[in-house]
Amino acid sequence: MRLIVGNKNYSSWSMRAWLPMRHFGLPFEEERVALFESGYKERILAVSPAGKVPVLVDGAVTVWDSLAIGEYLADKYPTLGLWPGDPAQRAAARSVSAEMHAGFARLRTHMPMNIRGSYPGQGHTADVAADIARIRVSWAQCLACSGGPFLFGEFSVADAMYAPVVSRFRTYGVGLDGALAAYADRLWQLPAVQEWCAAALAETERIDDYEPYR
Ligand SMILES: N[C@@H](CCC(=O)N[C@@H](CS)C(=O)NCC(=O)O)C(=O)O
Repeated sequence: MRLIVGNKNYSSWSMRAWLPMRHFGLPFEEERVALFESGYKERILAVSPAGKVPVLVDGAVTVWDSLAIGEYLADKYPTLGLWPGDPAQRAAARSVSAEMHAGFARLRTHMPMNIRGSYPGQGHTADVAADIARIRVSWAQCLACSGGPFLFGEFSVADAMYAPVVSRFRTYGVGLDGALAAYADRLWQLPAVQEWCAAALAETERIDDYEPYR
């Protein structure tokens, strides 16, 4: 398998696809495309008509969306537990993942992922606070229901969907308490997350559109 990703510092959707692949030890080659640099769009369009990253290429199969990649991998490796085994938990995991995938636009706009950045206090609009409040409730319910340590017990695609949110909370100084703080720390310390972050810290490109507070 070949996974095409964007800049690790900024590309939250790439991170969401990459994390399960690395966490579950799947065999893949990675190709990084520095977004918005000369020729970047052509490089992506050469593999995906959607022109966005991440893109997974597996032989004749191309999957060009982070959540669809998670689903594809779950189909391809059904015994690994990319989704929870219990049908009710799996339905809930898919729901919170789809909620992230389709929503929280205000959070994503005002607190773009920027692993290297540190802008505590920036981006805390009333709309963003509403998104954060919803995420707090969602995480609390998932953790209470599953008993942790991750949203649905063991690490799943759902946690991958929220790892960039943990990054945003760190960059923009969003405070968490108790079980939510412990969950966010646990997710952040996961070896796959740390590996992604180390690569992000080593990058040097700057994308001005993702740096509204610089
Ligand atoms: N819904 C897509 C979103 C993909 C997306 O927006 N990717 C961004 C990077 S995080 C991108 O490719 N941006 C470059 C561009 O739009 O030209 C997914 O979940 O994979």
